[in-house]
Amino acid sequence: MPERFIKSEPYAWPYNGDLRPQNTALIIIDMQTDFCGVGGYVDKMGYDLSLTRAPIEPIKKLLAVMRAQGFHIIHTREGHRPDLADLPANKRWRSRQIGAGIGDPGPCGRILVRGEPGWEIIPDLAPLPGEPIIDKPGKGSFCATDLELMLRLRGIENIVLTGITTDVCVHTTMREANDRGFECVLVEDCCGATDKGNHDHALKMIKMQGGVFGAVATSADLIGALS
Ligand code: C5J
Repeated sequence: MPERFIKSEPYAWPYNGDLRPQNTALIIIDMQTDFCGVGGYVDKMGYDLSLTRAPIEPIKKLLAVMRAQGFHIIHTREGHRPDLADLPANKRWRSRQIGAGIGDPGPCGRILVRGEPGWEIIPDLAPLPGEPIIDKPGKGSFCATDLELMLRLRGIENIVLTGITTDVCVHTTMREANDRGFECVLVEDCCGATDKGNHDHALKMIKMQGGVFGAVATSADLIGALS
């Protein structure tokens, strides 16, 4: 296979030029109503929904290209069991301080509870049959999930990260993946945070130390390289 690189910062990604549908997964993190829909968790906390909705269209385009080329597609959802057995007491307590108690009723059902309307992935980015969905109780996608096993069984080495929020679940997942030896790129316009400054700083953190967690690209550069 000829080497293939994407224009990205602070280095052309992936580091070894081995970018193929067989060894690369697009992971779409937590594009759920609770994080970007009216009446969901982020809305209840009073944040500006336009920030977490901004990546919807860019992800849609990237997803179409990567699906058509046969890349692995994996979705995640943050949420807890209906009996809240996997919800740490301090996580619940903190969410209640800001008026959006996890497990409490809201306009989209019980907040961040599996099976509730707010917990569902938004229809625009609905998974196709056969695309794995990782249900996670925490911010990172590797904690208390079978994601790593699924990646290893599929021979995946490279991870393209998208979704919300940049500074919380996307960043935590990128750090976890990087520590496990996966080669990661975060697609900046396919991510969003509840605070623009946090989004920008999260990108900056990745680019430090020669790419301490991987690289940052735009969807235009990624799609351009794949086309
Ligand atoms: C948060 C997430 N922000 N998906 N979750 O609580 O980033």
